[in-house]
Amino acid sequence: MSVHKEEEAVIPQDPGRRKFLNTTAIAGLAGAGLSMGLAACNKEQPAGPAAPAVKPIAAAAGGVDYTKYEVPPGQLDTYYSFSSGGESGEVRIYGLPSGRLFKRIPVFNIDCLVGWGITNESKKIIGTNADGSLKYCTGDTHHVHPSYTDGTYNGKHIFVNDKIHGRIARIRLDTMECDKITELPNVQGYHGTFPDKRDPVDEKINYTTRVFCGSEFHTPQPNDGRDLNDPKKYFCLFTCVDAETMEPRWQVKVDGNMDLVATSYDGKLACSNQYNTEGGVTYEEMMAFERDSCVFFDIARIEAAVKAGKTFHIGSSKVPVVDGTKAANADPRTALTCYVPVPKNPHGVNVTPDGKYYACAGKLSPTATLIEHDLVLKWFDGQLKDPRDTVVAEPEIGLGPLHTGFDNRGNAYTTLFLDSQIVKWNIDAAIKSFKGDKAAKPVLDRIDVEYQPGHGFTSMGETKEADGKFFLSDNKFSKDRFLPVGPLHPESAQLIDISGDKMKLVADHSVYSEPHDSIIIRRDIIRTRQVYDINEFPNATKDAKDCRVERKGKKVTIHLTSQAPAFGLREWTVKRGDEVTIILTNLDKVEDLTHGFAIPKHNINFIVNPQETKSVTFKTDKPGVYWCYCTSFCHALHLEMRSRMLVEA
Ligand code: RUQ
Ligand code: CUA
Ligand code: CA
Repeated sequence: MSVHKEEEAVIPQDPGRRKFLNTTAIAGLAGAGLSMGLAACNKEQPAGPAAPAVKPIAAAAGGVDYTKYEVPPGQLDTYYSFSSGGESGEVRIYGLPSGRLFKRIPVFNIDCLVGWGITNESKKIIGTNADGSLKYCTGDTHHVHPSYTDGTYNGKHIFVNDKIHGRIARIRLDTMECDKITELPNVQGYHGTFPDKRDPVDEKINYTTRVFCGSEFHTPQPNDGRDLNDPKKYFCLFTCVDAETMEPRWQVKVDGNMDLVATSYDGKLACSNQYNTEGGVTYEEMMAFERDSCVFFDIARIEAAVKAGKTFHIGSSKVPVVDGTKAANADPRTALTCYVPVPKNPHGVNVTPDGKYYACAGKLSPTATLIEHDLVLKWFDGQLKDPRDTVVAEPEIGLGPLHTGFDNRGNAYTTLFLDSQIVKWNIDAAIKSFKGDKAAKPVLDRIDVEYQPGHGFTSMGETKEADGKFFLSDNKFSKDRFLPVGPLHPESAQLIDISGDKMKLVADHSVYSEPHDSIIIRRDIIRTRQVYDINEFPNATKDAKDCRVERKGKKVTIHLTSQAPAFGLREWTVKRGDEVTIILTNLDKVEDLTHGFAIPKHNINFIVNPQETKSVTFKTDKPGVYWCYCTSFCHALHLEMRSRMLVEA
């Protein structure tokens, strides 16, 4: 359990702290930007000796009964939280409210626990060069979003981006393993990603068929050495990927750099907040305009244009591209895109669970911009002249707003990076106040978080089943919250009870660097398998008696089984210079009975779960005896579970 009992739970405005953070943050806004906000947190909590700060138990101070949120031994959590792993390239699964880490799902990274990037099957998914080596072994995951049926999660898949190499991955939720990775053509800095919440074209289909991917970095197109230093010719592409085949369906050429992506509940629109509508290539140039935009995509129109062949191609890519630039879409009645102006350099766009509004966080502006879905449709219908007329509120909520989650009572919760706070604001009040109602006060509550929150999300908040129970703040800095572990700090995630009028901080847990987006899913939605089906693996060895060594020239295949506490072959002999493939089937059927397989000096290490088959291929260039051993403690005779590989000179 990681509930911290030492922090004030409900922190009324601490004027000193707020003032301090604000001063530096404002300096940051005017000058160098967000990094100044960090100075605030550093100064306030000076780097000190290794001893953690111990603060008084908070029960008295905040009146929070922390035990209410504890998950006692033997009890299960009520939610899963799927969290991206940032530059680790992986995805993690936590339980909430406990904050227990259950699993790390390797995706774009190499993981020697499961053998991801080591087994032939995983290499095929990640992608290899002609010589069988991995094409890429790095990744940067930011946004994890599950597949939908009619506005809520269907428990089938989750999708996640790789910002470094412009790839999208799909993870099966029954086994919690990545099953597909696709590289998007002509894309750099693929960041925002969101599945459609229902199929917008076929009325009978009400599940995710498309995943939308924004790209941040504009480049020459194609990026093959031409127009290197002619930024006017650079542009970004918005990509639609088929959720089933995972192949890109179409792309849209856009002005500006796309950041986050959101989709409407009726399947008609996707959108992306944009910074750098200036098209600059330096930091200063990217902040020149007073306004950037949130660009909306009319899915049906784009697909009609693709069908009608109003497309072009870039380089050798076969993916059709339509022109979504402002200049080409001036007439709303035929436009594929609508650029809604929002204050400069926004971040994060999220849709309210009733499907009515998009909230675009200001980042450099202390505001959130609320755009009404129906009004965007009206603009596309030619009923509104100015895209800005789709904006129905722009409340001032605090400094450095980044991401917004929603409850089921019409309230929004936005992370304030510079203020190190979560602000709760009411949507109706914001709309009233925008219309001039002086009595309407959008901001309802604030709570401090430690420190510098990035993403924040509510339980089921990205679905129409938002339940208004919890908000999780994924903070970028954790100074003094955990036992010090050297210069690389853990990040902190803080759980906030949002069920009442006042937000209450109820638990902290550490998160390995660096979580970006996460989502909180009710546990009943996830149905996992505990054992594989051996018949799914065409290369399985279904009986230990069938273990054998097959040689074809210099290629040797070892068909092997594992069954506690022995491998199906006690030894096998190969020659120096052979290319050896070991296909290992775990015959054990008992839940949780995993075996591992490692070969010294050959860089081989992977596991096979019950009834699973995996394979590895390697060269034997070192004559000698190698003990292949089980790495996963499986049996009282686990240590004895080994076989000899004899490599002849
Ligand atoms: S981003 S901290 Cu990569 Cu989702 Cu906003
Ligand atoms: Cu099999 Cu340890
Ligand atoms: Ca800008």
